[in-house]
Amino acid sequence: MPAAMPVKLDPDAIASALRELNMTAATPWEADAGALSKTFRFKDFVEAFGFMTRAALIAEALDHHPDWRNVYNRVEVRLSTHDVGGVTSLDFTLASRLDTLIAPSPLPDAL
Ligand code: H2B
Repeated sequence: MPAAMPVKLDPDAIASALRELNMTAATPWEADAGALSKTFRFKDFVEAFGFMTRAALIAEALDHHPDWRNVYNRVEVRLSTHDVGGVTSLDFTLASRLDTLIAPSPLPDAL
């Protein structure tokens, strides 16, 4: 059975979810009525493409796919829910999962 269609968020709901999302983000997401966006920057193309590869697996698992553009070490990401023409909780879920991909890993216990 397909998942229920998520609800399009209004500007107030977007603003409050954005504040929560950005509490843990190294660089902030931005939002307008239509999408969440962020530019991720990496050391080089291989690092950027590695991020995109890992992000693609997450997006596929969520059945929620980013609009994005890669130029060398930069990945410009725009998240929106095409099915409702705006931002939904799905976009916030994917945004937060993408942030976890670039979060520094904790030191191993042994150190
Ligand atoms: N990704 C995004 N970002 N928004 C959508 O509305 C969307 C999607 N819809 N991935 C999904 C696929 C839908 O088109 C398919 C049929 O599940």
